[in-house]
Amino acid sequence: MSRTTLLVLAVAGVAGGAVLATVTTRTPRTEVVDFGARRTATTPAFDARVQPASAANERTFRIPITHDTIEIADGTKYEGWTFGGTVPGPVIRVRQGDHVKVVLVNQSPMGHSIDFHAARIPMNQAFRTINPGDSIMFEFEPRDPGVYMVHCGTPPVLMHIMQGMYLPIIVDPRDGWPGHADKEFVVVQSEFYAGEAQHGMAAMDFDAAMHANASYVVFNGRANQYKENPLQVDEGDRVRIFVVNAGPSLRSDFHVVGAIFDRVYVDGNLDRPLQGVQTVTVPAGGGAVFETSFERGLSGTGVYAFVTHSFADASKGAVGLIQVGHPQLASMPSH
Ligand SMILES: [Cu+2]
Repeated sequence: MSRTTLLVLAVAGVAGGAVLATVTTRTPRTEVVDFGARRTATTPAFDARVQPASAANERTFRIPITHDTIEIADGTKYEGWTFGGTVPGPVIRVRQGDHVKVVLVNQSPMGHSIDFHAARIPMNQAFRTINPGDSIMFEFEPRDPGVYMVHCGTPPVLMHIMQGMYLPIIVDPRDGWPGHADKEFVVVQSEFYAGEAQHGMAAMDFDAAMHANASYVVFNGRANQYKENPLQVDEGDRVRIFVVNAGPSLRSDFHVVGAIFDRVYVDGNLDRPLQGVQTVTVPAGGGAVFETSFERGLSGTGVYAFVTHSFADASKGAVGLIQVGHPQLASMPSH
């Protein structure tokens, strides 16, 4: 179901929750999304699929800040500081030149903020810290296509990011991406610094974070989740992966085992795509758009891994699988 269809259904009262409302039927290009009502599925794995942006050109996003229990590895619970109740937070997708309004609502017990890398805007106003119970609204026009990090910028920033306060925003080029894609996914790399468990919850280890000594390095918030739940594509698909590295401190050397990227748009730069590359580093706080194909008769049905090729980090959980078609189970790699 397209998001446009959802909008119509929401107004008709058929599909509650996901999208609040359009303004009127005469201004169908306005979209209001409440991430308090639309939470990204995180079981059995964080839903990495992304849908095309709607036809709207005026978009409002309500983003609640909450402290929630999250699972950062199998059986390892952690107190996440979140945008929208999940780590990472929800995927925001807009188009270059849209009018974007952000409403940030602090429902947590401490001060937080939000910093949009896709916005050219005075940080002292839009990105300032708000107290528990307060909210802030600001507007911007995303002018630069790409996929960008959004994070809490309240000091100590290291602590707020290590606790999970980040999400990706995709800014589509005004006329769309140059190449066709059959499937699109978002992958956010980040690391956790978890100490001893107390009362079933792993504790925050800020000293380990200060030394960048991660306990887990993960894709979309949980170690190894896409080994058991691979990203699903069909043979012949051209696939686009929006990669953000939230850090807070480690780099991502993004690579797909068994594939070569035919195009990589570093920070969405359309003028100089990389072509025919194996691994591209995404720095902490950066993003890049990766495209590859699983062509029939060439690199078709089977299983491919996506990793950070910095393998000390991959061994801490930053490994996932892409399943192309329906390979024989015997051909699945062991974990
Ligand atoms: Cu924060």
